[in-house]
Amino acid sequence: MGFSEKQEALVKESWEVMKQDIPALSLYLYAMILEIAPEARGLFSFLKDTNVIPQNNPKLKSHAVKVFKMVCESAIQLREKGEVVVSGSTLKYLGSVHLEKGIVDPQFEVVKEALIRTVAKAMGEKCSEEMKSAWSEAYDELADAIKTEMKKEA
Ligand code: HEM
Ligand code: ISQ
Repeated sequence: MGFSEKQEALVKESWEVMKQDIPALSLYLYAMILEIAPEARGLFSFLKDTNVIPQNNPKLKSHAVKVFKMVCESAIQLREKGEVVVSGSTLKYLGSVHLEKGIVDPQFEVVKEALIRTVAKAMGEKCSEEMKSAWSEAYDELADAIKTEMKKEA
């Protein structure tokens, strides 16, 4: 199938816009996760003991930013190399974190849907089906790398 230059450009273009509104979009990403899967609240250390989404939690924000950036990075790699390569130590770490939290495959779909809704929110009218599918493909490849590592570590 391959990842085209156009798809890479769509992801990069939207990320440039999203960068300007990180705090709000980070909160929105969690809000969408909890809207789709309220039970996911218990998984996150900074959400489990509260009924709201903390507005000023540095960890909450930094985790969301890492997710955005890693998907963006995956889009670049997919176009350049045809595959997503996460550095060994990062991949091992992410595999172990998610394995320990007991994350299962359907939850990866929840996060994907929440991510796509966040891109749509950020881009408004500039969002297209093509843009969403570019993010979706880049996310899937990254998620596969993490899932494979989780299975290896299990
Ligand atoms: C932690 C990335 C999928 C739940 C993290 C961290 C990163 C990350 C970077 C922070 C690690 C750290 O710095 O300590 C990703 C990426 C994903 C993904 C790139 C998909 C491509 C998921 C999914 C779930 C999930 C599907 C399930 C809802 C969590 C939880 C933590 C975590 C619960 C620990 C948060 C805490 O500190 O309490 N993830 N993640 N992640 N992730 Fe993910
Ligand atoms: C997945 N893992 C860690 C943090 C996250 C924040 C928002 C959305 C998905 C996430």
